[in-house]
Formats: sequence, C-alpha cells, structure tokens
Amino acid sequence: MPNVLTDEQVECWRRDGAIWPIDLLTPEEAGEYAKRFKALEDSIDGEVQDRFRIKAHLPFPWLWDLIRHPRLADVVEDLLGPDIVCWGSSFFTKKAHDPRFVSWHQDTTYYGLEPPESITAWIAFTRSDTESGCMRFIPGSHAAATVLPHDETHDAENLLARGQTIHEIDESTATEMPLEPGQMSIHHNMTVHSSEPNRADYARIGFAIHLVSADVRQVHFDGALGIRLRGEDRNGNWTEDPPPAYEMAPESLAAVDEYWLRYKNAMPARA
Ligand SMILES: O=C(O)CCC(=O)C(=O)O
Repeated sequence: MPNVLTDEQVECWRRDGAIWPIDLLTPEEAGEYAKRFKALEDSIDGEVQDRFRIKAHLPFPWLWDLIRHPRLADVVEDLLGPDIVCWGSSFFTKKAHDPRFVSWHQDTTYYGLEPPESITAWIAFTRSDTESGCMRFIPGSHAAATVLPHDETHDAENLLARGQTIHEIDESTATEMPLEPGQMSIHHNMTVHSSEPNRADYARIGFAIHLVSADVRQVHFDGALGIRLRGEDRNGNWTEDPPPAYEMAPESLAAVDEYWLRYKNAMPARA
C-alpha cells in the first residue's frame, strides 16, 4: 500500500514512467519561491540555471528546505522505498516569450548511476502549461530500460548542456504535464521527455530535484555527494552534501562549481 500516492498513481508510474500533478506547496509558498528566484536572478550576472548546475541547492538554505520538504519524501518513498538520497538539483527556466526549448531526451544518458534508477521531481514555482512550454513525455518509454541514441547538437536554443537529442520520436502519444504553481511532476530517468518554447507573457520557472534509493551509486567518479532525506545508506554510497553557512557563502559557490566540473568531465561523449 502506498503512503501518499493512490494505487492509480502508482500504477500510472509503473505503466507510463511519470505522474502529475502532485500537490507539494501552496500557491502562496510557490509565489515566495518564485520571488526568491527572481531576486537571485537580479543579483547575479547571467542566468541562474547556467550559474548553478547539478547541485543548484548548495548555496541556498531555502532550496535545502524545499528538498527536505516532508511531503516530497513521503511521495518519493512510495516510488523508491524508504532509503532516499537527493543527489542533485537543477533549475529549468524559460523567460516570458523565450524561444528556448528542451529536446527529446532521457536523463539517464549522462547520470552515471548504477543501477540506472533515478527519478526527478520537477516543482513549478510559476504556472507551467501548454503556452509556457510545460514538460511533455512519451508514456511507457521508460519500460524498454534502454538508453536510446542521443545526438549532441549543442544548439544554443536548447536548454540541455549538450543539446542532447533523440531524433525520430513518434510524437503521436506525446503527453503534456501541465502544473499549477506549487505542484510537481515526477518522471523516471529512462522516460523520454522534452518541452517547447515559452510563448506566454510569464516566466516558466521549474526546480528539478534528482533522487535515488541510497543503494544506487555514482560510477562515473568517486566521492559522490548527496543529501540523505530518509532511511539508511548502508553501503556508504553517498557522502553528505556540505550545507551552506549562509546564502551564497563562497565555499558553497565553489562547491557547486567544483562538483559540476567533476560531473561534466566524467560524462561520456555520445554519438
Ligand atoms: O524543464 C524542462 O522543460 C525539461 C526538464 C527536464 O528535462 C528534466 O527535468 O529532466
């Protein structure tokens, strides 16, 4: 029996490889997160999603709090079991009328996790719908448990680091995952997904939290870091992430950069 999700949601997860919408925050709380995001955006050069990669939470106590939201762990426990580690987090943001997109891809391509069983909780700080370019996915695409060939396009308008793209996707079953502020979707790392440009008058701000069962390990490099959210890490696969002494502490900023370099340099090249 799941704790929080319904039997139908768990069945949908097994069959389709994604579930949405799941209520996590109130719309007011989501609005506060959006405000914090915008304040951060105004305070740095360049874009937040480019500056803080794969461990975006490290310098921000408010993102640590979000990752440790008890309802998030309750939901994830229904899918991954009792031992839960957050191994990363990333912003996926599109400004109002932003031509950028995310090509069809599978997350597992570069993750370096063994077994390749990771899930992403994608939390909407603002509305994510058809107009603003919400995520869409191919139901059941996770089930083959195969990494499909990805072409590294390095397209400047693609939000993915290498523009990794699976070509020739049959989009006839593509399904959108619209979310209201404060709701989240969860997708499996084998699920084929993408998103279109933002044609709306408002920004689409999403925060993606990457989660595994503690028995999953990083095989691309040693010394993988994570936040244990629940249960035990019996094999010692994950050393605890260093918490920020305060917002944007220099040590935390350096830790984001150092980890991103390690992660990026260990990524295998794809065709
Ligand atoms: O935000 C998007 O449009 C795509 C997000 C994504 O690819 C992911 O969370 O894995």
